[in-house]
Amino acid sequence: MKLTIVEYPDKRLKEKSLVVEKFDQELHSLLDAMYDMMIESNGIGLAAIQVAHPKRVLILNIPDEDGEQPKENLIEIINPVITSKEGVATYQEGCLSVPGFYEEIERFETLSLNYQDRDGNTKTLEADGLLSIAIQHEMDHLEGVLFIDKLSYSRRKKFEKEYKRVQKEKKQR
Ligand code: QAP
Ligand code: CO
Repeated sequence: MKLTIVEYPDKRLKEKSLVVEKFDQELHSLLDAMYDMMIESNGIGLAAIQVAHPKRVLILNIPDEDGEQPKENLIEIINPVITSKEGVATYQEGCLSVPGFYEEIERFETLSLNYQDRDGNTKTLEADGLLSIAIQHEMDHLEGVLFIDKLSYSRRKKFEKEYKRVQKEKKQR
């Protein structure tokens, strides 16, 4: 399966992703191709809508102490539902769909999650730290929300100006 990353301001990123009902080979191919794309792009998380598949699918691979992302640390999350959340944490977030930009975003510090794995088995997960933040970032994608949508009016305006300038520079090259 050949995938490409959809980049802001592409309107497809605003779509709401659909619940997965079939846990078949097509889903497995999508998950495998998403992993390759995420690693190739130096990402730690990716939602299916970022590769033009509006399904409630996301993957995460938080680097270990040595900065490595072995495939056994990959978490595949389908149809997630947050069942509890607590505290506040901020992190300088980025996104493969908004390349080159990073902004401080406020999230819940810890959360509990129900989800399904690639075979449709129900799972639960407790997360804190970067994993918790990354889950919330990726789950926002399922609702068509980007981290830049969480910025204050003035920070968003500054972002738009800067992003347009960089896009223009990219075109010239
Ligand atoms: C979401 O983001 C995330 O701009 C995953 O040039 C980020 O993997 C969750 C990336 C931070 C929690 C904290 C971004 C790679 C990767 C870029 C990513 C870039 C190259 C972003
Ligand atoms: Co993102």
